[in-house]
Order: sequence, then C-alpha cells, then structure tokens
Amino acid sequence: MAGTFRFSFGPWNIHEGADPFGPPVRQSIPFNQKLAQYRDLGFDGVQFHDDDAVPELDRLSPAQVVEQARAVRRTLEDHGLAAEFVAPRLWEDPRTIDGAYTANDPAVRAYARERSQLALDIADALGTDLVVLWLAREGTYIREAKDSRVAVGRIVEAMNDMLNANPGIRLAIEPKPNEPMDQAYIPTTGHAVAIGAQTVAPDRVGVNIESAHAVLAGLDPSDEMGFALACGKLWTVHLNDQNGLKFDQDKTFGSVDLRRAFNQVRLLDAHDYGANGEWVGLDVKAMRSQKDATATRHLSNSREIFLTLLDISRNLPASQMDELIAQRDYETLDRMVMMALLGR
Ligand code: XUL
Ligand code: MN
Repeated sequence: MAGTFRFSFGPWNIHEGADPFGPPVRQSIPFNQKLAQYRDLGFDGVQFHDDDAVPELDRLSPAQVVEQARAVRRTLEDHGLAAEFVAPRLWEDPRTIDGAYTANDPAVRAYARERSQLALDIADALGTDLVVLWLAREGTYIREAKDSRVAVGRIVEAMNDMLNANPGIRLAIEPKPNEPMDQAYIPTTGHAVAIGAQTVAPDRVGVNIESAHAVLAGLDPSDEMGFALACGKLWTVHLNDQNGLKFDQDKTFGSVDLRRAFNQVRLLDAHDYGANGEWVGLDVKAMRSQKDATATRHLSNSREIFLTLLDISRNLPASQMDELIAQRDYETLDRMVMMALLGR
C-alpha cells in the first residue's frame, strides 16, 4: 500500500510579490511562459481559476469562453501538462464585495451562479471533471449582516445548480476559516463534508484541504485529511505551511513545522492517495523578498521536501514502530521520528 504522487500548482503560485501593504516587486510572467516552466520544476498538473484559463471571461459569450479554453487545452498538451481543476474566481468582481452565492442582493447571486456555469464549461473544455470552490467571500465581517441559516442554504442551492447542470462534474470545497472575511461559513473539513451531504448529489461533492487553512482553523492538517479520507472525500490537497494564526501565508511546504508536514505525507502515503488520480497540489507563494530569477524555488523546494519526507517515512522501521505503539512507549516512538527527521 503506497501513494502515487504527481504534482500540480496554479499560475498564481508564480507571483509578482504584491501584498496588502506594497506593490508588485517582480516582473509579471506571461501565462504561456509559466506553463513552459512546469515540467522543469517537476510538475505535470495545472490548477486554474476560470479566468486564469480565459482572462476577462465576463466580457465574452459562452461560446467564446469555450473556444478559448479549448485553445488552452491544446497548449497544455503541447507542454505535456494536464488540467487538474478549475475554480470560479468569485471574489474579485465589484459585484461580489459582500459575497457571491450568499450575497443579500439577488442580482449578485444570479451573477455568481452564471459565472459558476462558465467555470463548468471551462473545466469540460480543459478536460477535467473537478471544480474547486474556495468560498472566499461567503461569510461576514459582522454577524448581523447575513443570516447564517439562509446563507448556508444558498451555498447548497448554488452547488445544486452546478451539479444539475453538468452530471459529469465533481465539486471540491476548499474550506478556510477567515480571510478575506472575518468569519467564513464553511471554515473546516467537517463543514465542507456536511454541506456536501445536503446537496442533490453528495457523491459528487468532496474537499480540497489546504494545510495553512487547517492551521488557521486551529486544526492539524493531517487530521483534517484523515477525516476526509475516512469519508471518501479527499479529492485534492493544497499543501503549504503556516506560521501561527495570522494572514494566510502559503509558505513552502514543511518550512515552518517539518513534523506537521511529515505527518501529512505519511498519512497520504499510508492511504494510497493518488490511486484514483488525485494530485498533490502545492499552493505556495514565494517570499516577497525573492528576486525574479529565483522566484519559482518555493515550488521545486516544496516538492523536494514532500519527496524527502516520503522517503524518511517509508524508511522508518514499521515493525519496531508497531511494537512501540503496542507497548505504549510513545517517548521512544517520538524520538525515533525526531531522529529520522534530523537525519540521524
Ligand atoms: C485562498 C486559496 C486559493 C484557492 C484557489 O486562500 O487557497 O488560492 O486555493 O482559489
Ligand atoms: Mn488554496
């Protein structure tokens, strides 16, 4: 029993370095030049927001959107790449300032649902059946702004629309507890699995677990993954790292807490992650201080750290560990793991 791992990231993971307090500090790299770098960095899969694939799609007809997405698919094939998922980017349009599916304004909800249909069309055209929903603005800054019972029902309705519109599509919710909103309606894996069960097609709703988002929720990422695996819902992951409870950092995988990263790798490996075609997504961001020429290192480094942790995990003496667990000698087990991580 072992995982089969192939790696993906999104074009946003090669980034100009802007943050809320300062402008871009690196040259913008055209999409096709980013694609040209994937294989050299060790990646075979591309994650997309709808408008990563079809920029300014709101100005195009549905037929034009599909035509452009088909052209992107041909470019992917030329580079030996595959599309992993498409995520509707519902958090940048001025209309969605106060939410998309959960906006109080029915015209905004209608826009969000139309835009989501376009994302499904783009997924089809790119040759993937997976649509990720990061519910960025589906929450509130103050509790009184929306009714949470109504809002959660509206998210279910929006998912039902997508599931009904395209019977071949699967949805993976990416939970996150906060940022940009103060409080999000679907903050954890448990919420995501539970809301999937409320839809018209629970078997076509799963989750995308991001390590940093779990940490922001005060939870252990590998336990969140274990919960999703136990429910048959871990359809993709966004591995990265996070230094405590602050803004979402998307740090290089393992760079804050190596043992926490080790336990994610070990769990995925123990449960044959990848056997059904699941990808290992790395949702990591280069530090703002990084210069242009080396601003993709966070991606290759994250993958290398994943594979090194995999090697460490597979080389641990399984029967000795079983014996220590049987004896409840967790101090020795702890030391064994620590020494392995320290390379001793
Ligand atoms: C936001 C986040 C997004 C999603 C894709 O925190 O992680 O990049 O992964 O929309
Ligand atoms: Mn993510």
